[in-house]
Amino acid sequence: MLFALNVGMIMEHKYLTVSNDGPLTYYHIRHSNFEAKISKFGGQLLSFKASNQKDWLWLSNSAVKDGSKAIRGGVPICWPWFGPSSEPDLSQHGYARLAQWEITEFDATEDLVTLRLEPTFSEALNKKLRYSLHQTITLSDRLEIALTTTNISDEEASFTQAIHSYFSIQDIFETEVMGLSGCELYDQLSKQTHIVDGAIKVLNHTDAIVRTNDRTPIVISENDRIEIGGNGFDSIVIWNPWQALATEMSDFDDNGYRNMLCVEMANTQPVRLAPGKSHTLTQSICR
Ligand code: TA6
Repeated sequence: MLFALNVGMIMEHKYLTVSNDGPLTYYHIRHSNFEAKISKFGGQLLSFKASNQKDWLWLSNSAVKDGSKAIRGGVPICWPWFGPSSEPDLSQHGYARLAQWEITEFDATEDLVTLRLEPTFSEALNKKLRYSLHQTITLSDRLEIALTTTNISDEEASFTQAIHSYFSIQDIFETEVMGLSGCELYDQLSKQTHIVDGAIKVLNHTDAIVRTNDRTPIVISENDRIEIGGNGFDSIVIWNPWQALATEMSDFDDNGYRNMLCVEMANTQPVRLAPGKSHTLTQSICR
């Protein structure tokens, strides 16, 4: 059976409830086959569990949950830029992870739930932004996140972005990222480039951009296997702050680096869009 709800009506549903915790509001999806939690702040998927499995996503125990900064964990959306801003005073990774998002469409069947979410920006920002954005999250025995950007201006516009997924893994020392051998890897820390040879092991602070638009990674961690797919990307970012940086970051558990790995579908080079055109970046995950 298909349930479809439209914007303005979406508060409660057989599979959807809304809760408040301090200043933050969460959407909870409880389906017979899976569960998920999405924060309206950031439009950020924070938790996804398929049929009695442990959480697929890592969320810091010390994440700030008062809306003053992006929530550390889950799947923050970096948009309309990835990394530091070229303009002073603008925060890293853009506006989307700091905006309030609303569900504007909700479809459910006995096998899957699809949500469309849209961010709300200030009037001043809306005047300045040349694009609109929406996110479609599809939950089933797998997970898919799609980010669609449309150029709503009358000039060419460009942006960068990432679906900054924090994956929960058993032990970083027993984890490797397969599938990217032969791709060019730019190390953001050493500013060096090399060609990936075999599996990528993450055994210290890692901030790497693997340049590929068609290869996809598989994260293998002890008995775990996370298959990551995608479309519309120009690179895959791999990040782990390791212990010293984790300790410095007040919202990152000191030992959290052992149980997480960010593997992000990204456009680290500008995507150029003609007026009226749209681009969709997708990350899909199955375990
Ligand atoms: O995706 C990797 C990265 O851009 C790193 O450079 C690192 O800073 C990380 O994201 C986290 O950024 P944040 O602004 O959330 O602390």
